[in-house]
Amino acid sequence: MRPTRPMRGLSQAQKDHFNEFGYLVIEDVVDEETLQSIEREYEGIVDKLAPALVDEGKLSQSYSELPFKERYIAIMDELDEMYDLYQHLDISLPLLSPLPPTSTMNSGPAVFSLLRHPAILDIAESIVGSEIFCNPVQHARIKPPAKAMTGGYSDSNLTKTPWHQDQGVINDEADETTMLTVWVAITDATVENGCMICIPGSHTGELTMHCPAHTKTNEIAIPNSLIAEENAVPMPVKRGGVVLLHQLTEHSALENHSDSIRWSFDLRYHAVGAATGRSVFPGFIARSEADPDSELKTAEAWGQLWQETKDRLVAKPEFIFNTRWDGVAADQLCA
Ligand SMILES: O=C(O)CCC(=O)C(=O)O
Ligand SMILES: [Fe+2]
Repeated sequence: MRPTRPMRGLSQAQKDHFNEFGYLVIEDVVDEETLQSIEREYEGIVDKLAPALVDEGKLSQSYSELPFKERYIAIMDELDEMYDLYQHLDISLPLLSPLPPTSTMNSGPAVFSLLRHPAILDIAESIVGSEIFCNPVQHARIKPPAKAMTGGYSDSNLTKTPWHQDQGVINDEADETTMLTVWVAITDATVENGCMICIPGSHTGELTMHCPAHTKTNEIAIPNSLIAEENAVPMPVKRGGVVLLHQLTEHSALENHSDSIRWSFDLRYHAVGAATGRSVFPGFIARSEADPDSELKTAEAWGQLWQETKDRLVAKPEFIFNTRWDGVAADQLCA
């Protein structure tokens, strides 16, 4: 009997599920070593940042005796401005224009290894083909318990995520792009701590109307009245597992009602050459069978791309990141 090759990418049954329902939950994708190197990278960032925040008078102590999760919650709880910590942990520059010169992000080697993780790229290859571009619409979301979120934050990087389709929050230049969202669980994601939920099959419809960011939802979002919430299914997944989403699947994330953090990364992939939908930010070729030399291979090179982007955006006249939904501003549904 021929030895069986370990499975690469999605099985036919998994592809069928994804095509039929617009989502797929897969356990055990990212190995423990990668997960732990990400945790160490984040511990290192907070180790450096906390004393600096103390020096600036923004924090009474650096909480260095606490393990990472407890330390993160304690710092978030005390900071007047949660972005003073969070912006150092995200893996994208903020969507602000003009971009403040102090803007920062994490472009470290552990996260870069996640973006190029072979098991993730094998999955992406099953959907977008062998020439894979890593889209710059990506976030780290480390969500504290909702009860610790004083101060009226309504930002999906830190608290619950409103209903949307990923295609609805990027620019329409990418409407022809086949884009796969890969959502990676660093902690277990549960109904209690705010896992994602979706409307199965919603990807077979059109782009649903979204309200612009400056209306009630505070982020580009589908009004609740347009969502068939009775059909929603939760997508819990364990640490190291991933959730795949089609770009038209309606989804949101629950509030974190647990006592600890809910930590995920959301990454996006499409074919090399396709429009990203956020062209002011830099993506890169993550895998190319046709031209392996074109792949971006180091975190330094990735950080450099973001640094150049930052320099350019700091100097750029003010602009709006996404104008797709501005026409519906006056609509009753968004009031
Ligand atoms: O993690 C979340 O709360 C939302 C993530 C999301 O919307 C996405 O990955 O597309
Ligand atoms: Fe999303």
